[in-house]
Amino acid sequence: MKVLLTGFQPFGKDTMNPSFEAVKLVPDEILGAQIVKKEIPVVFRKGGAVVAQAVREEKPDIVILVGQAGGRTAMCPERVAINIEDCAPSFPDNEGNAPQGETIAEDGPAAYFTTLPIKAMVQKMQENGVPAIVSNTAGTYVCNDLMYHLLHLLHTEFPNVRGGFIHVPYATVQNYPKQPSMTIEEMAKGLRLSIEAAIEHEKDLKIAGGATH
Ligand code: PCA
Repeated sequence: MKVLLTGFQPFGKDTMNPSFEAVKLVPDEILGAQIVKKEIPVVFRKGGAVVAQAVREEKPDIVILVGQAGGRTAMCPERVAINIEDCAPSFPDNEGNAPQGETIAEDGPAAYFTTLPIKAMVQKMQENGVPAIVSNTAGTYVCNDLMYHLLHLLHTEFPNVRGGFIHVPYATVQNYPKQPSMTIEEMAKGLRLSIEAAIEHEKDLKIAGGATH
């Protein structure tokens, strides 16, 4: 079995992105599966093209994309990606793009649900002391864009490949004193546990993982 695991380059004012730093610390083999790692540019559409090329070249069984979500308090496996790119002109991507309500795929549905067992992943992380919660929005910036591109690709061309996205909080080393954070090592542990859960559970657990608001 092969798992493609990606993290992002730094963006905005940040000089590091904990997502790829954590990805780099994940073992290269987990439960007998080979883990292939890739760094993704924080650029609308281009990130999706890089992932698509990696999927075509590597032929993974599972794809897990990872990105930073500053302000989150826990590891956040994402439930859904939506067919929209929308960001403030004051916060463009790394090539200056700031789409304001563009459709990602004209021929795609409004949204795709993850095909990863996100509840099993959250449960396994929690049981092993890593803060984790199901997230019901990946935003409308480059992370959502990447997740949507991946799920559109898998749905249309690779129906047997499972994939999805995990947002991580700021890293403690980034030193945002008023923001919640985790260490990169803790994030890497959470990613390893998530990969184990994805290998162990082809179908997700029937347990609650929703939110009232
Ligand atoms: N986080 C951004 C894009 C890159 C990243 O790590 C996001 O949540 O959209």
